[in-house]
Amino acid sequence: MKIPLLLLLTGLLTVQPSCTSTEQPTALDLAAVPLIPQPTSVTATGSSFRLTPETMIYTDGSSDELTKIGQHLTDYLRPATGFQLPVEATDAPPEVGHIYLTLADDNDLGEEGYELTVTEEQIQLTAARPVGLFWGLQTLRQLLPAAIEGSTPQTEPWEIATGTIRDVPTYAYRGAMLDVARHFFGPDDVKQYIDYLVRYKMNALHLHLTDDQGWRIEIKSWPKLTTVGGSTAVGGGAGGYYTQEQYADLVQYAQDRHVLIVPEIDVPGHTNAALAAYPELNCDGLAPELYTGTEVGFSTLCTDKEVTYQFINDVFGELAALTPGPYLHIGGDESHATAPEDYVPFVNRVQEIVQSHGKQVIGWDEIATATLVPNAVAQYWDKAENAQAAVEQGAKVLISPASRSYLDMQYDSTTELGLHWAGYVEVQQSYDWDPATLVEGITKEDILGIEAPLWTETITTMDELEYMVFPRLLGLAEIGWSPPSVRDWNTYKVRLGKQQDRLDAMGINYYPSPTVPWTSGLADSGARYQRTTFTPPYAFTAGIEGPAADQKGSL
Ligand code: TNX
Repeated sequence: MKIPLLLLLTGLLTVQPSCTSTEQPTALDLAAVPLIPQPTSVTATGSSFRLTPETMIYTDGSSDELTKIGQHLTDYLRPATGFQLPVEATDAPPEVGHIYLTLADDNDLGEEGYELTVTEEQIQLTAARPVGLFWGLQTLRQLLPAAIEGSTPQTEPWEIATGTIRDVPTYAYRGAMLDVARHFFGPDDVKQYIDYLVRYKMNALHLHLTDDQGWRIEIKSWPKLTTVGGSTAVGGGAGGYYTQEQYADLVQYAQDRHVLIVPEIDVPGHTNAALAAYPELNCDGLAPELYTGTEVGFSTLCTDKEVTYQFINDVFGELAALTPGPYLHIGGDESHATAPEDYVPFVNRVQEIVQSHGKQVIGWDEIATATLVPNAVAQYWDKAENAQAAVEQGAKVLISPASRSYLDMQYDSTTELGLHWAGYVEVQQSYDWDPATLVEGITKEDILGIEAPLWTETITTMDELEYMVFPRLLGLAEIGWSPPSVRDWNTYKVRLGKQQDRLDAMGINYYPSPTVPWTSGLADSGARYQRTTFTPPYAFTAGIEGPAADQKGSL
């Protein structure tokens, strides 16, 4: 691939730019484009490429995978440009003025890296795998003016700064979690969330599918889990659940966008919805009432009963069959109603069941108090000693510290949505840390990646979700992708401020943090929830702020 690149660079000196001959390319500085996540390396050459109605997207040879990538690019760019941007396979390097997508052996790019070379004549995107190209497309989107995010044709000079970006992720797992149990979010909302994640090169969505307040995934062998257990939510709303067909469709949607779905069935605690649906899962054989409050730690499956393991086997078996990804999340957190002497053998047995269905276990950090199976992953959210115990057992750790990465933590004392049991988490607090130095004894090699959970006790709509997620998600995505050497709060906050027009153009509702130098200022911000006018949809008083806060301790 070196030779075509050289030819292109030589071409830069001799060939006329693709824009009309009277128009000279604008001098643009690639290194000054406010990208998030910041790429590993950027080399600017100070000119620009212009997208025109004639621009074609060529793929190097005809493969379905490349065509799909090309199609994603067309889908991204067509609405705002109004250009056709057809995708076509070619065996020879394309003519001047086009976008060229190619796969090449480049070991330094790894699984997910890419190289994007922009000259005045063409754009070439190279990766070892389609997923790398897909991340390169996300960079390309951010290199265009913010108006590219519009859904109708805009009149803009669609110019892209010239130079080369070589970019490789720091962590393999860059995830978010959505709690669809406390409040249910339907398939279209989840797809929207996936679309948000991929913009920032996040590649995993963990769905917290079950909790005390709701069971959200159809299990055909235990139908009342959803018909009974899925019938309500925090605050007493209608609840909801995904049919297996809807879940499979979500998984496919995610897979088409190189996002891994990690489904969680939280056991043995956080199970009131299941216990209400099936009395036999309770030690006393009596079903509790459905629960719509926000306490945690009061429910447990009966770990002594054999039917419990039949239940676990059926549920994880059906879920494994629907989930192509390698992981099933078993929860395991806050099982305060399960005696420790019951918890450990229970987790050991559940791990075996998950393995018997051909999947790898992920669990919250408490599972490290059990004997972890090889290749189990512990998700650090609370206790450093649990995370350290996991690493001592040879497990990898997924890093989700509540005081840094929890998207349901309030920004400051005036935030009306969210909780604050782990403290207030302003934008800097969520950005300005390094997973590899956070917990003593846990180094980069021990870390699978990072995850940003959104618990939804107080979140009921996409507007509310966006307000808590944005802008913190961008910083957490950067922590997962960019090496610490290119990360720094003072330069990050400037890049983030310059993303404002883009967030506005996408119609995203974000928290206009006063700590960020927003380019359009706060008054003109697109954020629709100004803090002073927001009233929560229901009184949120019980639970986490009370006894549960003591159980959690402080991080
Ligand atoms: C802790 S983090 C929980 C959840 C709550 C969340 C609220 C974890 C594994 N458990 O049950 O929703 O706090 O922030």
